[in-house]
Amino acid sequence: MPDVCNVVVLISGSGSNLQALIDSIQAGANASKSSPARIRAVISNRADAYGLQRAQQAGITTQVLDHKQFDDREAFDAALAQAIDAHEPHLVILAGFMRILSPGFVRHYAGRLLNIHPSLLPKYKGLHTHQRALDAGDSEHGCSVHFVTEELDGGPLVIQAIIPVRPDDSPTSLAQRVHEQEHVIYPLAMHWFAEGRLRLDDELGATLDAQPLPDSGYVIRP
Ligand code: NHR
Ligand code: GAR
Repeated sequence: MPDVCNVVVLISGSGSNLQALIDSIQAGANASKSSPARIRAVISNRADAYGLQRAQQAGITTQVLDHKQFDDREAFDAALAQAIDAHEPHLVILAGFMRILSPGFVRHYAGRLLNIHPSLLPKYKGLHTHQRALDAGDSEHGCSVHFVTEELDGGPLVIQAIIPVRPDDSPTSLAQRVHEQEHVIYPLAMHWFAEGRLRLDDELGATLDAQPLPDSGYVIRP
């Protein structure tokens, strides 16, 4: 990894994970150990995404690409890739980005595309994860950062945070505690990648400091 890691973040909504990434870079800049990560642009498929305001507040370039303005998924993804590549990213981060990406797009960013998902993957791919964990009576729930591959929510895991489910939890209360952990593990994964410590190896899968990570990724239990 060169001494600077250009990052492009894709969002669709509130952007609290984006904020956590911004804050963690800022915190590093004020401390002795600064991160090579630089967020060069934030791109949203929705013009009303609050995360766009967060980016502007932080002085980061923003762009809106409305998927509804394109004939099909392929056309949207082609325009999206062009917009992203203008920033010469080493890393592309999906932070609450809600459009499924086509195989060609995912291949183009192989090994430099990360997603955060609000469940302990491989459990509960897709949507409504907190409700599904409660319905199943799970005693534990959490969130996962993974490399994106063509298999939806199925790419190699990087890190998971596991939290206990409380007897009186609602989907909202559970989501809130999972969110707090997302804001811990996503910055960590970004910094690992930016420092050149985290890689996706063709044979070994996700590696940290050249050692294969377990299938679950690195696990924290706060
Ligand atoms: N694309 C690929 N190829 N692989 C993944 O693992 C991806 C991806 C794109 C987004 C995030 C994902 C999640 O973490 C993500 C992972 C959106 C949907 C979805 O059904 C599913 C999973 C994820 C994101 N989207 C609808 C669609 O038709 C639209 C829903 C909406 O607009 O609200 O794209 O959960
Ligand atoms: C997060 O909980 C993230 O895990 C989830 O959307 C939320 C975005 O919050 N992602 C998905 O469900 C992907 N399909 P944010 O906009 O405040 O970061």
